[in-house]
Amino acid sequence: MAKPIYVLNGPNLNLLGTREPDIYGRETLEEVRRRCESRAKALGRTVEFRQTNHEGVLVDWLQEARESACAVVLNPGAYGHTSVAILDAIKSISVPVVECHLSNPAQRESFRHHSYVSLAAAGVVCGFGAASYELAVEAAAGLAR
Ligand code: CA2
Repeated sequence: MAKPIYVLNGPNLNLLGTREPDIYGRETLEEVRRRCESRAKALGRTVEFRQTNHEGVLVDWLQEARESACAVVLNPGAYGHTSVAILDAIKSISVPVVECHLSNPAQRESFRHHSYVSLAAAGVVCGFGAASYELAVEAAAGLAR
């Protein structure tokens, strides 16, 4: 059985579709999950889609991905801007990680301009709303090990 692409979501992304639609769009995280699943299916892959509000849980899932995933799509949420622990976890696994954001952080507040995750990610997809996830799944499938 081929390993899935892990699609991991960080804090507050469970609120998607309920607030700030001008920045994050109107789709819920469940709808984003379905986009990822159907794009992966078209590419002959499967997706393991998860969300947590806890930094350490993201670290645990990244470590798990080392054995259990063929690639990772990671929207770290605000932890991308703050978390050396998540950076270290990405560096510790050989599985490729594609960083993904709904918005384009470069067009927003200056504290969003730096991403620790970008220092270790294979690449970054941002600014396309929910479509960022589909593009990231496609990139991850292309890099899958
Ligand atoms: O654009 C993205 O995907 C972000 O990762 C989203 C994070 C933000 O801190 C990053 O700078 C960029 C925030 C996720 C919060 O999601 C919400 C969704 C709906 C309502 C409220 C928050």
